[in-house]
Amino acid sequence: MVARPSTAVRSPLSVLVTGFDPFGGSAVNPSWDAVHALDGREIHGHRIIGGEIPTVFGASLLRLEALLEEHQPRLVILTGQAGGRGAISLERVAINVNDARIPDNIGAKPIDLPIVPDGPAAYFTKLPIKAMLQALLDAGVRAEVSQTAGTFVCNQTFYGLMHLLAKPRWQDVRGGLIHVPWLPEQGQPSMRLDELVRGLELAIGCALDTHQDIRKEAGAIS
Ligand code: PCA
Repeated sequence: MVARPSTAVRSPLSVLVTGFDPFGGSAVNPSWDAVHALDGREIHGHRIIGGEIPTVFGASLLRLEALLEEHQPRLVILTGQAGGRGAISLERVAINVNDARIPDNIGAKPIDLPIVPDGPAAYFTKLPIKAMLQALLDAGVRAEVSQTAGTFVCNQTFYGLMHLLAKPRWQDVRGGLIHVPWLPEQGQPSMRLDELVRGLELAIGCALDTHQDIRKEAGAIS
């Protein structure tokens, strides 16, 4: 029998990018709309895997962990909606507390509870947020570094991601959270979907290219 050449194709390196489902009475969540548009694209040789995460305490982390196991990404970028912000917000820090002002999508409203009992008070992002800020501003996209991701489901998922990435099993994987403004139909301030998609694409490309962050003032939003 003649040995046939292997037809196995190495799966491309992947980036997991997630968005959340709508919450708080809104019909849309721009984070998921933007991620849905990016799903399947290739950025700098990496396939974008778009995943939707429920805006539900606890369930959000289970879904994230399942996506990590399934896709074994090199880089994980969580995105979420932050109504009232006027720029793409590159989040610096996740804190170990759930403190909900509104119920999540199954009615849970935890107050002053740790995400991981006895876990560290906070984790810093593993994304090069200053380089990403520079890349966005250079392209004319409104952007800022944010010093708080809040205490709702996005922060919980961000903290849970960083807690996982601190384990030896995931030590080579980088990740973090980006908050995005409303879409124009949701209220002001807002950003158009095409601009959000372009901004996220630039941010992902920069994160893939940059392994040593730069120093730059955090303030400017352009
Ligand atoms: N934003 C919320 C949760 C889901 C989302 O898109 C937050 O900032 O916590």
